[in-house]
Amino acid sequence: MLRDEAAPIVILTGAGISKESGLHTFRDPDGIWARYDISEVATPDAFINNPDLVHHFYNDRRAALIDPDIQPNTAHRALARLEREWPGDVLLVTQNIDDLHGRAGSKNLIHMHGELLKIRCNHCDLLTHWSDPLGRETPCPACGKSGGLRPHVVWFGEMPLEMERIYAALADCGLFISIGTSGNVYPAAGFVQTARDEAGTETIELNLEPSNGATLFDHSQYGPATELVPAFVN
Ligand code: BV8
Repeated sequence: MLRDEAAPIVILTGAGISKESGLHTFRDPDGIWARYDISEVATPDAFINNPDLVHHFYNDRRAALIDPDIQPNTAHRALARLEREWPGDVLLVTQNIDDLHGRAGSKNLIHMHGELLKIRCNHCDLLTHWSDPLGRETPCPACGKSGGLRPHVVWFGEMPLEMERIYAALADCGLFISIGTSGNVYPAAGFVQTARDEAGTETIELNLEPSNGATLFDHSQYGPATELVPAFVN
C-alpha cells in the first residue's frame, strides 16, 4: 500500500476503533447520540445550564472506561507497533477521549478532543488525571474551590487541541490513514482534504462502512478494525 517506505504517516481514529473493546460509538444505532442530545451534554452552554446532567454523562462514561473488561484491542496494539517499527514518523491523532491508544503503547499521540480520565479547574490551572465521579461540589484538589472542575474534554463549539501541530504534520505526511470515524465532526473530518491538498499524500480509509468523506480516499477497506488494522500494519 505504501509508495515511500519511510514517509511520515498521520493516522486519525474515531470511536469505531474502540467499539470492539466494548465502548460505544456515537452515531451507530446503539450509539451515544441515540441516547443523549449533544446540545444537553456536550456543549459549554449545556455545562452552564445543567452541570449535574453533564457530570452524570461523563461520570457514566468514565466509570465504563475504567472497567477492567475494557482493554485495548488488536487494532490499538497494531498502531502502537506501527509507530515502533515504521522508519518514518507516525503521528496518531485520535478524536476519542478514551485511553486505549496510550494503554496499547502509542506514544506520538494527540487527543484532539481531550481525555475522559483528565479534569481541569476553571478557578486555577489544574490539569490532572481523574478516574472518580465528578460533581458540582467536588473541591479542586489544587485550589480547594468547588464548582470549577470540568472534564478535560473538547465540547462542540470549543477549539480542538494541538491543531497547529496536527496541520503541520498533515502538510508533511506521505500517508494519511483514517480509521473508525464517520467523518461527521469538523475539523477532524476535513483532515483528509487537507492531506490531499499537499502533493503526493496517499489517503486510506479503514472503516466498518463508507464514511461521509469516503470519496476523498485513494484506497478504502471496509470491515471491523480488529481485522483490517493488524492486516494493514503487517
Ligand atoms: C470547532 C468530545 C471551532 C466530547 C467531541 C464545519 C462544518 C460543520 C460543522 C462545523 C464545522 N466546524 C465546526 C463545526 C461545528 C462542530 C461540528 O463539526 N459539528 C458536527 C456535528 C456537524 N465542530 C466543533 O464544534 C469542533 N470545534 O470546530 O471549533 C472554533 C474555532 C475558533 C474558536 C473556537 C472554536 C469541536 C468538535 C469536538 C466535539 N467533541 N467529542 C465527547 O466525546 O463527549 S466530538 C465526538 O464526535 C467524539 O469525539 C467522536 O469521536 C467524534 C466523531 O465521531 P466518530 O468518532 O466518527 O464516531 P461515530 O460514531 O460518528 O462514527 C463511528 C464510525 O466507526 C462509524 O463510521 C462506524 O461505521 C465505524 N465503526 C463502528 N464499529 C466499527 C467501526 N469501524 C471499524 N471497526 C468497527 N468495529
